[in-house]
Amino acid sequence: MAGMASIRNIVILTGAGVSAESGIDTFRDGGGLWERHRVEDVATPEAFARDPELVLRFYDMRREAIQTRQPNAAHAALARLDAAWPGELLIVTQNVDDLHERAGANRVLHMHGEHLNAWCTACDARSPWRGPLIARPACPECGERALRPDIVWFGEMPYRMDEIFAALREADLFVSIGTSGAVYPAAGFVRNARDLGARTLELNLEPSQGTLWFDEARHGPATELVPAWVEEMLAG
Ligand code: BJW
Repeated sequence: MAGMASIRNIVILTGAGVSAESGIDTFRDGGGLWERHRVEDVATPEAFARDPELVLRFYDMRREAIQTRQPNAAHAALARLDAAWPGELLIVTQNVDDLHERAGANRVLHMHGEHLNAWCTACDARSPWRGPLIARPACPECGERALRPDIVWFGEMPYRMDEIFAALREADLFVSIGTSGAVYPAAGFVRNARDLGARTLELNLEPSQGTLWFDEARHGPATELVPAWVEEMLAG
């Protein structure tokens, strides 16, 4: 995009589309997760209170699946940018997989939680967790059988919003990758970034719901668009 030489601080928002080519289903595309599980059956605190077994089984299945998937060329390119970029850079991911980290990125913030953590609702501790939760194992910190997936459900506050807004305030460029723009507050970041003076770029398979808010939009698979964009950024 024009005027890249003046860009120092970058905020990158990623969504399910960045992991799609690693074999992790998106939420809203054909064949996406919500087709087999209605969102209100699994992704709200009310659903968990009503039918914990259904919710825990659903997350156990996905926790197991992500551990068999590998980062793709889009994750690798973002890790390369993270390592080489001299200015501020923050990858704000809505994804609950760990593929950005496994590709080598360090400056990553999980605003919707992480599959590989369990959250104890008795003592509030978060513990690394790779196995199932369906058998109600004890919390490693307090011993209570009160662990739930460390996932932000509808109606709950996404994590680390203060850090995200601090980064948006400093951003010269906001890039949104592989997200439909259907879920707030993440879907509003493009307007927040614009209002705060950043240039904005969308990289997505198809126009997102918020595509008109971006200064520039490029459409295609993340494994093609992201490495090409990273090369442009690193070439200056
Ligand atoms: C590719 C590709 C390829 C495919 N290459 N691209 C009415 C109006 C406005 C807001 C609300 C409202 N009623 C309620 C709300 C708030 C609500 C909300 O937004 N609801 C909407 C449904 C309307 N939000 C919340 O409740 C949030 N909390 C909240 O708002 O707290 C109050 C607050 C106030 C003020 C400030 C701050 C907070 C919490 C949201 C929690 C979201 N949780 C989920 C579920 C996690 C569980 C789980 O993982 O199982 O997080 S929902 C689900 O959607 C998941 C995702 O992170 C999130 C976003 O989805 P994403 O990543 O965009 O995926 P898709 O599938 O939608 O899109 C994929 C895209 O990739 C598509 O565009 C494809 O084209 C593209 N793609 N292949 C490139 N190869």
